[in-house]
This record gives sequence, C-alpha cells and structure tokens, in this order.
Amino acid sequence: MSAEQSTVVVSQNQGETALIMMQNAPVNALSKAVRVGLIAEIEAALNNANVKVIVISSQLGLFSGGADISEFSSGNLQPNLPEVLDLIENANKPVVAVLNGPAFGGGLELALACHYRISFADNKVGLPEVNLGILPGAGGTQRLPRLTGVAQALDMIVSGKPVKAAALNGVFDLIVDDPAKLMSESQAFVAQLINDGCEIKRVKDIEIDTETAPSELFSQYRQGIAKQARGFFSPERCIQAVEAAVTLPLKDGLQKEAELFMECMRSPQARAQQHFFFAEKAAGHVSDYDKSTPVRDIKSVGIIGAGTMGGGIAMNFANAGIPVVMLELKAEALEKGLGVIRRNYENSAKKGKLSQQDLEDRMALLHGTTEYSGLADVDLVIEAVFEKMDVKKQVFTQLDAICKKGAILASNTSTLDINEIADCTSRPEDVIGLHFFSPANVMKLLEVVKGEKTSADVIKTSMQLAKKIRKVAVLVGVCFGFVGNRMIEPYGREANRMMLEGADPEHVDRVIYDFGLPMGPFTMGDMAGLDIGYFVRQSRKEHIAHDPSYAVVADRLVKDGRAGLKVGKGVYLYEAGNRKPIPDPTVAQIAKEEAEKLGVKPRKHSDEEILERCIFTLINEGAHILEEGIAAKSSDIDVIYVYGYGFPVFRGGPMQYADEVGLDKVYAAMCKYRDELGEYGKAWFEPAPLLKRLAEQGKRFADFAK
Ligand code: 3H9
Repeated sequence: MSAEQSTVVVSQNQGETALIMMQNAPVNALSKAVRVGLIAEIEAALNNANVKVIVISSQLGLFSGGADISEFSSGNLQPNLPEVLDLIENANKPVVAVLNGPAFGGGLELALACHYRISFADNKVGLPEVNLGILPGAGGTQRLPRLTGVAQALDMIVSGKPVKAAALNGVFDLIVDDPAKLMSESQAFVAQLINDGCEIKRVKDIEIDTETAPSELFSQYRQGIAKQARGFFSPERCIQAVEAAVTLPLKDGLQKEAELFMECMRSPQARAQQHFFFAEKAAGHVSDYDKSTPVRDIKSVGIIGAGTMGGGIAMNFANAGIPVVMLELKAEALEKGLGVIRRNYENSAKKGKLSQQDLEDRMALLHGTTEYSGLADVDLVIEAVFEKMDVKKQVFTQLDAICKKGAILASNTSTLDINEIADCTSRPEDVIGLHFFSPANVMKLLEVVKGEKTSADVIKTSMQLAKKIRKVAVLVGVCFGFVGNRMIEPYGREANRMMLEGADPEHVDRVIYDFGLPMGPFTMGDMAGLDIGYFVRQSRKEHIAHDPSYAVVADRLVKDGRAGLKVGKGVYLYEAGNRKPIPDPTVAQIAKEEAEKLGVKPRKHSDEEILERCIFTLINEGAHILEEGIAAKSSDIDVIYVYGYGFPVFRGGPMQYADEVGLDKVYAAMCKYRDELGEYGKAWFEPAPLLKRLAEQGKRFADFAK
C-alpha cells in the first residue's frame, strides 16, 4: 500500500515538520494497515529534503491502544511492529511522539522508540500486555527501563497497570499541564528543536546503571508478586525480559524479548487471556436491543433489605453518585445496615482508598425508609430479601402498587423464576433480575436476567447502568440458578460424591486450587455456610430424590451443627478468629459410615479424576445452558465464571478451557465416568447433546451460535 492509499495513517507537512497522524478507529490499534501506513509516511518524510522533524500523533481521542490483538491469531503480522520501531529509532531526522491521549502496549512502545516524547500530565500510559498472557514485544521491556529506571519499569510491565504520564519519570521531554495546549506547546518544542540543530536522542544509546538494579531487586519483586501471579505464565517472562535489559545491549535485549514474547504467545494462557479480553467486550454486545432502543433515566434507586447483600448493592450506586433509598421495615435493622455501610467506607478510608470527604459524600447519598411508600419516586428498585418465592411475590405486589409508572422493578434473586415474580405484577415488562454476587460492593459480575416479558429498554437500561456502577454485566435467561449457580451445582455435587467415595476433602481442594481457583469446593462451602447449600437442597428435593447419595455427608454435617467457618466447624475445623481450614478425621469417618449405609464403594481418586469430575460436569452443564439459549454465547459463560467464581483468567473461563482441552476429550471423559460409575454415572454423566455434537464435528463451543 502506498502512502497515498493509506486512510488509517495520514500526513501533512507544516513548514519543516511532517505531521503523521494515526486514525484507525476505535482505538488506533496498530494493525497491518497502520504499520504499512506508518512506514510509508515516515519514509516519505525522510526522503523529503524540506522536512527536518517528524511528529507522530493521532486524530482520535487516544494515541493508541497498542498492537491489534485480533491479528495475533491470524499470523498476518508483516511488517511487524518492531520493524516499524527500528525505522523510527534509526531515522536520521528527529521523530517526536505527541501523546494526545492514552497510549497502551505497542502504542507506548511506539512512543518509546521515538527520539522525543510529549504528553499532558494526566494522560494515562501503560504496558498491559501481561493481561493478555504476553509481554511487551516491541521493545517496551528494553526501552522503558532505560528511560524510567528498572524498578518503575518492572512494576509497570509486570502489573500491567497504567500510570499518569506525569508520574512516569524520565520518559517525557515535555509535560503539558493543560491538554488543550498540547499541540501549541508541541509546536513550540519542535521549533526549538529545529533551532537547536535537530539533535537525535536514541534510547538505545542509554546504558542502565547496573547498580540501580541489583539481583535482589528482582528476587524481592518475584517474592512480592508470588501470590497474585500464582499459576500465571507471563509475569515471570516479563521479569526475565527486564533482567535482560539490565545486562544486555539493546540489540541483544530486543532479541531476548522477542524470544520470551513468542514463548508467551504460543502458550495456552495467551490464547485464554486474549479470548477473555474479547469475551468481556462481547458480553456488552446484545441482540435484544439496538441503537434505536430508548434508555430509561435512572436518577435514584431503591433497595429493599439493608442486610449484607442490600448494603453491598447500595454502595455500588452511592460510589457512582446515584442516590439510594434503603427500605427495612424495622428501624433497628435499617440503622444497623447503614452502620455497616459506614464501617465499610471507614475501612476503605483507613487504607487510604477513600478520602473523608468522599466517605461523607457517599453516606449523604444513602437514605433510609421503613415504609414502602418511601420508594414511590425512585426510578429503579432492587429487592434483596429472603430467597423464597412467597416472600418475593409479596414484595413485588407491594412495589407494583407503590412505584411510579416506568420504574424498573428488579430482583436480586440468585435462583428463583423471574417470570413467576414478574407475573404477580401488572407490569411484567418492567421486571428484571439483577443478580449481584457477594460481596456486592466488591465482585465485578452482574448477571442481568431477562424474563419472557422484560422489555428491550429495561434490558438496555440495566446493561448500561451496570457499566456506570463499574460492573461487568452478562445478559442471561431464566432457569434455576441462571448460568453461574446452575453450573456450580454439578461441581459441588461431584466434590461431595467423591468425599463419600473416600476422597479427602483437602485432596479435592488442593487439586482445584492448583488448577487456579482461589479455593477448593469444600473450603468455599465452609466459607459460604454449609446450611445455605442444605437449604437449597431442601427446596429442590424433587430434582435430586433419584440420587440418595446426593450430598449426604454435607447434610449430616449440617444436622450435626457443623455449618462451616462461622461456627468454627464444617468440613474442616477452624480456630477462633482464623480462616485456615484444619482437616478433621471425623469427617472421613462420617463419609465412611454414610457410604456403607448406601453401599457406595470406596474409590481411589487421581488428581485427574478429581479435576475432570468437578470441572467437566460444570462444563457439561454449560453446554446445556448454551443450547437452551440461557447464555447467548460460550464467552458469556466464561465472563460469568471468571468474574463471579474466581475461575482463573489464565484458563479463559470454563468453556474456553474445554475448547483448549478439546471437546472430544471432554466428551470422552464424560462417557468414561458415565460407564464406570454405575447407576450414579448414568444419572449424572450423560454428555449434553451439544457437547456430543460439537465433539463429533471437531468444533469448539466458541463456534456455536444459536
Ligand atoms: C500489544 O500491544 C503487543 C505489543 O507489545 C507487541 C506487538 C508485537 N486490538 O475497550 P473499548 C477493541 S498487545 C484490537 O470498549 P475504551 C475492543 O475490542 C495490546 N481491538 O474502548 C472494542 O471492540 P468492540 C496491548 C481492540 O475506549 C473496541 O476496540 N494493549 C484493542 O473503553 C473499543 O474498545 C492493550 O491491551 C486492541 N489493542 O478503551 C489495550 N483495544 O467495539 C487494550 C480495544 O467490538 N485495550 N479494541 O467491542 C484497552 O485497554 C481499551 O480498549 C482502551 C480503550 C483503553 C484502549
């Protein structure tokens, strides 16, 4: 492509300056067309005797979002970004990057290869490649430490977190306070540069003072991130790349960076994390509404229930500046709820995450009422009352009578039928499920549950509102437990059944923890309270009655008063004030007794069996959910599992994990356990028809569209 043909990179000469502008909407991803365009425009400027300085900037609101991630899987990478940056660094005329907006990944690397950099103070820059399972592969790991110092570069590259330009020492030659003056001050900078004889400052000529980067710096850093980097492949490679920057000249360091980059790029984790990047964006692409669908104005929110859940939900809205009215019928409960919220904010303030002023501002947005009439004027009500259909129906009948026309009536139910709830009102089109995850002020996930009659504008409003309160919303359909809790059921069931078959709970938990979840099913059950699961099983007896072994050990523990962490004993024992689970041989004894009563034979469980029985049955349920249309796409399930259940992002979510393992293997394992585990196997291991079909066709869940 010639310079004239490129539309994503344009250039104009202003006196002795060639101004090269990127305009590849939406984020100036450095796609092949941009790379070709940049090369063409830079070469044209270098060949133009009238041009003394080259400026690279952007026509869009941001400088660049980095390499085009969608190109990684196509392999269509020539000319590659390092080639473009080589051309820039070796140019015999000064090249100035003017960052008129955020620069991430390859976008920042492009700027680092230039001879001068200009930005405004509050602009955000970063190298977030680690979040995609890779590392900065266009010189970022070599050039950033040379400019800003090893410690800051290491932290930016390994954490992936952006920083303000003004906080990035040594990188910018000019920082402008007022973004509106960026271009005029850049022009003055360039004029001065020309006046001073166009000196070229190449980062490759900077040598790192090795004394600033002793080996302890790296070992301490490794130790410091060990917990959060557990299971991840790329953080360690990021560190190795920066280590190379300290000891090697730029050319060799770039070679090392390229090797490590390719090692990461070829890893399943890179595929998983890049899948997840697009999965999260795709969750917002919903076919139930379009651009023309109106959005309701949500200026105030009512919340019914000031307990843990209601309080957590309320905080989300207060944090976003939206006033909240909280309803509790008893003044005491209301006071208590508001007190808990204040204490939560105070804890944040103590940790320095919130100023005293912000704390007071947020509390001022929270009002209480003990009467339904207090909710008459709000635009959205979310109920977080006891999880029982009768109770929910009473609440919605009252809301129907009280709330103004056009108000959205939402339930935070985690399991119950939204259609049944909606039908007890005269306005089922205004009713929707907004399923927050506990703790609701912390967890990023929101399952938005559409009923049969929920109107498109209510769905659209809910999805947009989720963004405003900084949640990741996934739209799902109605069924027991929706997506997340429905899929967790077989996972917990298998863990319990294996305990009955003689597996040690700590063995099961260890396998799941090693797979990458924050904790295993038994530790999770104890934390949530074993009585919660017991209660759900009581309400679903007809669905599990055919399996007399279903969670019998857990049932017995609850009946024996072992409800989990909160009472100091559940599957594990706990010392007062300590959350560390202590294995208890009594539980194995209980399991043995129950197994004997039921005639369940003891079985030796390999790590592989534990993992497959817990995770593949969860995936199999996901396949049902997908085919039933409860989730619109497999990537939506992945988003729910990563944000709602701590499924490791380096596996991309359960459906991506299945696609990576191969659906033929998942299918074969389901068949194996179905055939091996007798009646129990027949009851619970029948592969979902969709899993079978896709496996036979050699396809992936990601290929499935309803
Ligand atoms: C890299 O640079 C590697 C190099 O080191 C080495 C190379 C050799 N590519 O988030 P938004 C899409 S790796 C392709 O809603 P915002 C996104 O999917 C890259 N597409 O906008 C969405 O599509 P859709 C390192 C991209 O304004 C649309 O653009 N860089 C890319 O809220 C709008 O996105 C990163 O990791 C991309 N790089 O936020 C930065 N980025 O409309 C990743 C976005 O179909 N990107 N899209 O859903 C971001 O963090 C944010 O998108 C950004 C803009 C802050 C830039």
